[in-house]
Amino acid sequence: MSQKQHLNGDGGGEQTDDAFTFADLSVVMGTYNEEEAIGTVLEDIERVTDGEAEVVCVDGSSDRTPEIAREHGARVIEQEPQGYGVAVEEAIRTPDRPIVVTTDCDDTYPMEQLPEFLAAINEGYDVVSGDRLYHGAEAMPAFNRLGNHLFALTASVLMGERVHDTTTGMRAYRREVIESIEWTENTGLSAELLIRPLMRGYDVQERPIRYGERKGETKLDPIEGGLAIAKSIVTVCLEEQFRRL
Ligand SMILES: Nc1nc2c(ncn2[C@@H]2O[C@H](COP(=O)(O)OP(=O)(O)OP(=O)(O)O)[C@@H](O)[C@H]2O)c(=O)[nH]1
Ligand SMILES: [Mg+2]
Repeated sequence: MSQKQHLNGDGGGEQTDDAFTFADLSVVMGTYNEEEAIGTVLEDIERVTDGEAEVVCVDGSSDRTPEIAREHGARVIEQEPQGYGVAVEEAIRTPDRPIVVTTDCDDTYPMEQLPEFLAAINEGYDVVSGDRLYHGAEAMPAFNRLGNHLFALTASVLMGERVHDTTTGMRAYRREVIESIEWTENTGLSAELLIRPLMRGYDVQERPIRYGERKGETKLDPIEGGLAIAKSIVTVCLEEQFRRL
């Protein structure tokens, strides 16, 4: 179990002086040719957090994405493109701040919900996971939506605990959770980042989020990526079940 700091001991309501603020938060993302979206995403983060959150981009782009990111004050780490999980693992391991939020750099995730995510961490949750399917995720292609429902059902059965969106890109983590687990997946990293903490007893909350239309081209092949994610879900759930024995 985690050593949780229940900074807001009554489990909600007023935040104390000890509560985490946006100055304790890093928003991190993999960026791969996202010049159409990155300006909007970084402006949203700046506006919503009053410029206090740190932004880390692990970038494999050949377009203007890294320049735009730097112009907006983000820390940019260059990395050969090797897939979603390789970029995001580097991104989540980079910050020193105590709270890490992941997002995609495609303007699909609601940065205006960052205050809610921080508040849930201050209530004592270790991981707060954005559930896109709760509101219907109409902006998501139908094939992906069906796949995401099936991933969530499969993971729920294999874990013995109901989850609703295993592949969301928007989550907040206490840094301790990231550091205490060995991450193994690439395309399936998002599912792994939900499943392993849940199965190790960390307090995880799924929160409904709005999901927008993607700006720019997808970087995920739905069939190849979907199969890789399904394999990750089965492997990670079984590994965690065996770990409990
Ligand atoms: N640095 C880096 N970033 C990547 C790589 N692959 C994907 N990304 C980024 O990771 C995020 C997720 O990729 P997406 O293409 O949005 O994948 P997705 O959300 O499953 O697919 P969509 O529903 O089309 O958005 C985006 O911000 C990408 O730019 C990579 O190989 N290297
Ligand atoms: Mg995306």
